[in-house]
Amino acid sequence: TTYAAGGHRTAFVDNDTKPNGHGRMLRKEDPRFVRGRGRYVDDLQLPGMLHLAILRSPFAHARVVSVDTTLAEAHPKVRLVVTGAMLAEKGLAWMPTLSNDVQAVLATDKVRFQGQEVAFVVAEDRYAARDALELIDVEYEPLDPVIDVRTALSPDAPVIRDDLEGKADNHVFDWETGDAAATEAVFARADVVVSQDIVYPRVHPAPMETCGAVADFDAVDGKLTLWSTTQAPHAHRTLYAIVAGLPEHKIRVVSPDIGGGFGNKVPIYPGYVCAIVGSLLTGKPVKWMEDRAENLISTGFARDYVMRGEIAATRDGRILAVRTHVLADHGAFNGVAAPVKYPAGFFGVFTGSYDLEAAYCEMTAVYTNKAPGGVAYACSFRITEAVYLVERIVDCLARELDMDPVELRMRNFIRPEQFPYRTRTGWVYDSGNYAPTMELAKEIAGYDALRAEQKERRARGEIMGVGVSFFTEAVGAGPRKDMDILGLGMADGCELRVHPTGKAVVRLSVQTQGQGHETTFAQIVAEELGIPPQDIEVVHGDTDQTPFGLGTYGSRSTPVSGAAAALVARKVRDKARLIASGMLEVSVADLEWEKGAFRVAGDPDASVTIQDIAMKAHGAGDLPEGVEGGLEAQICYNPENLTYPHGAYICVVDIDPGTAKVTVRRFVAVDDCGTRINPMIIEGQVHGGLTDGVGMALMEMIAFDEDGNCLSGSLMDYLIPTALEVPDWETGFTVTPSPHHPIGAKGVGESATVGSPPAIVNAVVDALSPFGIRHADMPLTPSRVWEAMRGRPTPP
Ligand code: MCN
Ligand code: CUM
Repeated sequence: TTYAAGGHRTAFVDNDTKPNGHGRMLRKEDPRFVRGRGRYVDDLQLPGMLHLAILRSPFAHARVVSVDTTLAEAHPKVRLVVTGAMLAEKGLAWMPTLSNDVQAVLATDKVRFQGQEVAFVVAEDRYAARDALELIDVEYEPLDPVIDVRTALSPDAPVIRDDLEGKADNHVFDWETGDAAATEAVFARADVVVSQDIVYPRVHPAPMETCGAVADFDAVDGKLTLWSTTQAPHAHRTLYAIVAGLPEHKIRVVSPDIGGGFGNKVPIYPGYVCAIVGSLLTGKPVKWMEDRAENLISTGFARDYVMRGEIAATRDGRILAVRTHVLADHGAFNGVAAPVKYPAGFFGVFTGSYDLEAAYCEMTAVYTNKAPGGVAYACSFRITEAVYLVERIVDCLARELDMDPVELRMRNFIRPEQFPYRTRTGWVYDSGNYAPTMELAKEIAGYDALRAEQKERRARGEIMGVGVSFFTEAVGAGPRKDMDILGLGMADGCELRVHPTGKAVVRLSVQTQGQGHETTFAQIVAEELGIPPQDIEVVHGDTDQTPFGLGTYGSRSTPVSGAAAALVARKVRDKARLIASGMLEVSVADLEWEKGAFRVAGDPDASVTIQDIAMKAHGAGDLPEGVEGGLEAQICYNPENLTYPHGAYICVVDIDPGTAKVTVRRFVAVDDCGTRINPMIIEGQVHGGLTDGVGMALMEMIAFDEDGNCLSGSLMDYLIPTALEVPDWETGFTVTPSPHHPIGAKGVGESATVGSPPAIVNAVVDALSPFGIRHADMPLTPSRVWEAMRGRPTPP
């Protein structure tokens, strides 16, 4: 259901209009996908291609005593067996992670999490490779594992990373932001202080397509081609170049169609490196494709923050300060993909959408015997955790003050005239106008009526809750002066070429995983040049064909590459203007641009279209003096700041008193991502993110037993929501453009995943308030809610 501003339900806006620029438009890529003609990594079949399978550790923590590969090598279809010891001889047993740690490609000394890579087999087919894994005999000497983040730093905890020189504990980093003393002073004089322990459990992005690669090393021209499931082809290529010592022009990384990324496909996984080694050693193309269990157990997890939140306020509901202490579980290797300056991602925005006097965060990150990762699952670089913290703790305060949670939020919003607004932790919010967004959500939801209904239902013994959340995100990393991944600055190239007949091709460094870039980037160029989006081809995901840039994550494609696409189109337009002045024999100052054509001011009949100009640019005859032929341009865009989208969400839940099952009855999401390029795609992004939120709030958790066995290695154990678990989403929007983005657009890809979990949990806690409950940790499964209703602690 869609609502226009003002809260009026709209008929579904005509979906097959053909906007010549921004607007609702069906996705150009979908005819391919709905006919099963997508080209994914696993669809690739190359002549002579071999198949790789990885042997993984059954133990969370164990010494590797010996690895015997004799029987596997004797298998008739096996071409190659490689162990950690063999990689060590070539100096390839360890690789750098995206956060300056190292990670084992194949274990040499120890295994450090269940599912860690120990050896690999390359065989003639996938089945033989898998069979041969069972012929490898590994002798392990089990060690005590570190599973509970709370005891990881105790003096008697086993040291996981004894590979690091002089490492005598499981400490990864300490980090702080804000002003501890100022915050303490505010807390000391506050009327009301509320604190709450809050856990954001470990979850997994679980994209439909697992991770994989096909590596093809051509020994004749010395060139490696790697088709891989990557969200950042250029960054990956540079890192392979550095690690392998190959020049970049001898490496081509291709990211073909990707079946969902959600951050899972940002890191470089050992499997990619194994595929490359496999191809180098066999001289054949080698394919590696994870199965579901491998994906869930061994690749980039998300969240896993154990937080204590504290909030200080006046009795009449003026929020003064927020303070938090966080224990961050980073698993066995620090594989977080965050800008170097931000080891905790953008968690610093935990001050939320409120105008505070002080804020402080203190964080300790530790190693445990679990899979590495940390930044994934539409996280906006840890903003998910930050928003959950502040939106839960604000709700706890509302309860303490006996104040309506919407009212409390409205009273403390950063006011429109305060933008650009510098937060107490140093983030500069570019623009925002929060109250209208919150009001619209209230109006769509019929908030006051819902509260009245809740009262009636309670009187009848029914359990109904209404939950609210309000978020501000920071998306679109760079600028490059502040942000880089392993020294690569966060700025994006873009190239645009208009062919003689007026068709165009735009080349991007970002890579779609389902977000619809082939459509929206064509629309961005169309809006600037007036060439129909159908006539604009978007090329991405191939390092040989696209300019350098840092890739898709942190909802940065629209804020960074989207800006680049608009500016490169304007550059082309500037050149077109020069050519048009020659064609119309007037000075450039006399030309007016009207989407798709230049016309002579005051002479409506004298005009040339962009297509006429393209032909002229390539055609016979003279161009104005100093103007080169062709109609193309390139740019590298370095954003001035992040963009700060915001949103107001309201969730209605019912809880079955007999089974404690939570049903999300309604969910209203009002998002503000500035200028909207394609509202249909934005709604799709929001629907997906809200579904993620239901999963995290009610169903999903990567759990471990005390030996470090991962208990969530299949989709029977790791539950993800389907259409059956979610309501008919009700969405609305407001528009507060970004002042520094050339078209005023802000990112939106992760907004709903960030904003929805607190709304759902707030609704459940609201429903349970008659039971005296102030907080319960996700996922709010029936058993957890059942125990909470009986005043018992959360079961694992
Ligand atoms: N858009 C728009 N107008 C705006 C903002 C965005 O029309 N003002 C459109 C964009 O043009 C783009 C889409 O919405 O087609 C998302 O844009 P953006 O917010 O820039 O996010 P990215 O394209 O950078 O996508 C990344 C983001 C992240 S980080 C995760 S995680 C996530 C998400 O997108 N993974 C996804 N959404 C996903 N959706 C799908 N289908 N699959 C994933 O793996
Ligand atoms: Cu953090 S998940 Mo997205 O940024 O690829």
